Amino acid sequence: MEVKRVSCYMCWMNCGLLATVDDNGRVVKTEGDPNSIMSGGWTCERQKALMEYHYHKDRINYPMKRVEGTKRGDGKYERISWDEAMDEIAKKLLAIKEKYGPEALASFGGTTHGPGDEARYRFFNKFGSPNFMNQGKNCGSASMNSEVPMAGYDSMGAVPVPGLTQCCLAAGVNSPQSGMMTWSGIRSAQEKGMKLVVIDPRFTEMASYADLWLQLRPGTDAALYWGMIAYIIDQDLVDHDFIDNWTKDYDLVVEEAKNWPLTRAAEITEVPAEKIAQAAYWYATAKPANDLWGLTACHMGNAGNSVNHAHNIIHAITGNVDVMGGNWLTGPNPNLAYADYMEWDTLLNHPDRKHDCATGHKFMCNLDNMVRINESVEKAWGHGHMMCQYFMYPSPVGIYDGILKDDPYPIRAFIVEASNPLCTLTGGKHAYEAFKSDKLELLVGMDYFMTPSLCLCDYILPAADCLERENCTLMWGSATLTLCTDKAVEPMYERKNDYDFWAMLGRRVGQDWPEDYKGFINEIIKPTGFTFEELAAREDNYVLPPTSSEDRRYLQHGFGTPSGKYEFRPTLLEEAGVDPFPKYEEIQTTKFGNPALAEKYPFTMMPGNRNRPYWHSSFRQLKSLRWMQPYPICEINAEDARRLGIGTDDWVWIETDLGRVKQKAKVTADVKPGVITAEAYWYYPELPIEEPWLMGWNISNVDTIIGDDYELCDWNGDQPMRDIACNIYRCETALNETNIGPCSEIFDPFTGVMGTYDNDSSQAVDEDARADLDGYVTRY
Ligand SMILES: Nc1nc2c(c(=O)[nH]1)N[C@H]1C(S)=C(S)[C@@H](COP(=O)(O)OP(=O)(O)OC[C@H]3O[C@@H](n4cnc5c(=O)[nH]c(N)nc54)[C@H](O)[C@@H]3O)O[C@H]1N2
Ligand SMILES: Nc1nc2c(c(=O)[nH]1)N[C@H]1C(S)=C(S)[C@@H](COP(=O)(O)OP(=O)(O)OC[C@H]3O[C@@H](n4cnc5c(=O)[nH]c(N)nc54)[C@H](O)[C@@H]3O)O[C@H]1N2
Ligand code: SF4
Ligand SMILES: [Mo]
Repeated sequence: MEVKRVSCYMCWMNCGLLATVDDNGRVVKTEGDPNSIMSGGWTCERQKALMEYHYHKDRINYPMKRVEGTKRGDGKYERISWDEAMDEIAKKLLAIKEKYGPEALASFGGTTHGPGDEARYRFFNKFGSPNFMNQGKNCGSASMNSEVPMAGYDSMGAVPVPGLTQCCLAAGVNSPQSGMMTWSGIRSAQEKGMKLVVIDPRFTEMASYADLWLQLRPGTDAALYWGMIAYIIDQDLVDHDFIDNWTKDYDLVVEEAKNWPLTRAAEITEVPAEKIAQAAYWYATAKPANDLWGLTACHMGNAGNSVNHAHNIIHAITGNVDVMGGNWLTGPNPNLAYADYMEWDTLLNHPDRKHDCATGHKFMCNLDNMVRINESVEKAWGHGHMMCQYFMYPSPVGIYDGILKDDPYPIRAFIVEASNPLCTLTGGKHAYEAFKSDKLELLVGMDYFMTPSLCLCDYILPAADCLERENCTLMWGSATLTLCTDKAVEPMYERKNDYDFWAMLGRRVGQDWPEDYKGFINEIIKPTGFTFEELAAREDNYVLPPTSSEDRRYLQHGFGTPSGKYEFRPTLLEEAGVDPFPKYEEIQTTKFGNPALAEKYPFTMMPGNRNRPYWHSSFRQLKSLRWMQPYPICEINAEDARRLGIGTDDWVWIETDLGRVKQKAKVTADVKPGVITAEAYWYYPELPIEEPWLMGWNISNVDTIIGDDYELCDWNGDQPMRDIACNIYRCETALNETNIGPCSEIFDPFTGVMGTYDNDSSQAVDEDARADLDGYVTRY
């Protein structure tokens, strides 16, 4: 027996684990590492299912190829060797590049899922295609692309500091479910006197700990923030010193604030004026105050621009910018040679590249803006930061149009690596059409498990999990600490590190790649002075940058904007051709922004709120997690429920113009009448992989009934993902529920100890579900 120190990657938090490996080289137990800088021994319920994950009978273990003569979605695959798969894929890619140019290749990755992301960037930059993105686009690009032009860097990573932060505004975020480390910091800060203000249309777990909860109408955050800004100015609670010396165009803020008396803000948001005033008073006077990043502001489509802008303004007028405990600007991590080694310059100067990314002409996310904004940021922070990438990711809608309509140019090959676009992006049906299209000549997928997106792939490749691969915590280059851990065991079967996929493919199309992932990481972490192996072997297996406790760095180098000041009306946005001072607007996907929707779709849906134990579309095949929440849940107010004859645990239809999906109702007082929550991304791994099922990709997943039209997106091309007009009504045909048994008797989810693996669990076809689906799935 040997105990190895590894990092958990069941989600991006990279908690430290100790993995016990037996004499046969098999992992028999994982548990929290008490010495971990990330988690101090704590782990969540997902980690407790890691062993089940590692040994699950449904893992993809070998490369597979769609059987000759079958169509995508027929579900017929045959085994093939890695070399054959890579040779064939590379050959097709080179032919596509030759015929259509490098931009004809596109790829999506997921939510900082590991080694694949960095390798994808480098592969694409060297290949000459800007058509790659990862789901970080949904998480953060909208707030970054608003804050960076204003402040010269972003404060997304700034969280309350216990003992320092006196007030925290938490809008559209629910840390107890979504960010446990942040939450534990918030709880300690509260114990040391910090006031917590939660701004959420739903009574969340976080709201239950708040000093003040503002239950606003969904989509009205900008009105609420402008109400607070106006109150702060009116009461003269602003930081004059900061405003006078370090900001530009404050008069525009004062002017706009005149339009936001508390009465107007209260009327729009449905939050009583005195509560808005109280929140504003605490935020402006209990300093330093932190305005915590919440995902919601990035998911509001057209309305998102003004929401993010208003968030930033409130930081600046109160002098909470770049203050430790406030909205500290993280700054680049000097320990990473990230931007250089990803070879952005190679992409910019690539001789074969003729175009910007597929939506570069429609949205501000394009290479020109990336370069311009990057130059400005570098003036203050120096070379080497990584945020520039967020300014160039294409919007998924443009990739699908490239495939289907050659608009703006043909896209002919697509690689799904560590993502599940059929389920995790709104416009799921658009993705389906694109992936099914014969115009798409090559579709490759790499994952741990089959997913609906992989069900359509021509080639399927097996990924090694976090016990089987080395880890370096990079967070797309934005990690403030650099932590390395070794793998516990060699990959089982023919699973491979995602790095190897990109490197093997890269070498076949003429690129140079380090021999293995460790060699790759060595290049990126060179500034630390350590190699991967040295760092992973140290007792402290991480390095923190010397700058990690410095704040108010603008005093040394100004802000990374053209004027060197904090710009309320950023020149960089004006030059990008977007409104540099966006005014409050109603979100067009609700009946308030588009009254034509009111009659047919009287409800506002808030889809996709994070819930433990899941991580987006992942983990429904793990019985030890699935028993905690076997079906997707939709919360509805008791008044509405009574009127519609809906009870808790009833199946309901949720409907929009794009179709309907079914979920299970939970009757509650946590949301107001007229508002419902719904789960995004849900699919049923127990259903067959072939059409019409495709693992039930469109039975319950609301991302298949939310649109991705260009007009609904914000200035970055971010699609609306919450606050959507819909209808809800009882559904008489339930899914058969007998298939999901109780937690496996053998696997103990609370200790993480593995017994003999239960071999005949989930894959049995649910005949009732099959009958139920017939006629529904084929409807599309
Ligand atoms: N309506 C609505 N839609 C949303 C959201 C919402 O709030 N509302 N949230 C959006 C946001 S912010 C995000 S980040 C996305 C998440 O979207 P995704 O990142 O696409 O979702 P996941 O389920 O986390 O991961 C997708 C697949 O990656 C696989 N995977 C994980 N790690 C690895 C790895 O290392 N290698 C390989 N090869 N595969 C791996 C998993 O098994 C899984 O099948 O969803 C977005 N969609
Ligand atoms: N367990 C778990 N944790 C996760 C993830 C996961 O899948 N599972 N995903 C990770 C990822 S990639 C991300 S990006 C983060 C996101 O994590 P968070 O930022 O916490 O985001 P959510 O939980 O999606 O949504 C937070 C809240 O927004 C509220 N909301 C909806 N509409 C509005 C509105 O119009 N205004 C306001 N103010 N609030 C609104 C919802 O009620 C919800 O409570 O979570 C991360 N953590
Ligand atoms: S799944 Fe849980 S234990 Fe693993 S990294 Fe995420 S929070 Fe930590
Ligand atoms: Mo995300």
